[in-house]
Amino acid sequence: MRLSRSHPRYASLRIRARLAAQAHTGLVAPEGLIAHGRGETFDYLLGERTTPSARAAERRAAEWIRSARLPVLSVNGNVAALAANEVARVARASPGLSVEVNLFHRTPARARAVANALRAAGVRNVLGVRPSARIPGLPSDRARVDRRGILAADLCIIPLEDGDRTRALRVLGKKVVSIDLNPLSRTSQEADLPIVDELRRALSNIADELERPGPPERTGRFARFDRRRALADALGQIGRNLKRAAAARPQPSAPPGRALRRRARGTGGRSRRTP
Ligand code: PTJ
Repeated sequence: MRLSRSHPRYASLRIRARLAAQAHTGLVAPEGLIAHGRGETFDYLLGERTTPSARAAERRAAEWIRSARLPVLSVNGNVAALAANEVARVARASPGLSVEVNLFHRTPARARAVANALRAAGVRNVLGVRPSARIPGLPSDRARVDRRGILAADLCIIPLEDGDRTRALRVLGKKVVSIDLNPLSRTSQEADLPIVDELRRALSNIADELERPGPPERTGRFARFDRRRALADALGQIGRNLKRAAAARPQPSAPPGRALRRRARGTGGRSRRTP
């Protein structure tokens, strides 16, 4: 399908087309397309940009990566398809960090495809293709991990994750950083440091922080983070954006001609960004 660059939603449509193509190759699970649609909805509501609160969370996440003795970044099909380059940047900027394939809909072929996408983007050492351990108490394939990676980690960074594994990792005493646009998801609600931002923006911002000179601390101690506040900030932002959008709509009683004229003057009506 040809996409017109002049379409107001060109960037989003391009990403959607890329994911759809990668669902055909098997890199992205069919369920991954649904997950992406959920994410897009929340990004829309959040204003499709990194909020100041999310930026602060990303700064703190970079500090936690520096402080961790063994930080591990978990990668599923959607993450590999959308952000392999950003994962590689984070890995380059933090040499002690491991990258591990972890799939909900696991097949050996998908695990290899994710690892290949990461290697093609420049990630040197990819764990998790042949899992060697299980996270206890978790029935799904997400429990299958590498004993040198997620099982041994003191910090797990888990983009686009599910709530059960987030909880299981915390029960094992690990610190968990999530990246999830839905502040109400069980993952965001369970994580020690929920980043409510789009995956690629979040990983780029974390890489920016890690690329700044700073001591590799590796103390195993993590600076305080107010997770409730971060989630409340995201919900507050969505609330303000919805209120503003509702206020910009024409009054229902306005005759259609007047509403259209107002829209043409740009003083009311539907946002131009609506597809
Ligand atoms: O590749 P697999 O087999 O491991 O499967 C991966 C998916 C994504 C299918 C699996 O993890 C899944 O089903 O995820 P969920 O339960 O749909 O949750 C995905 C969460 O990520 C949702 O809360 C979405 O809002 C959020 N999300 C989706 N796309 C993005 C996102 N958050 C940040 N950036 C995105 N681009």
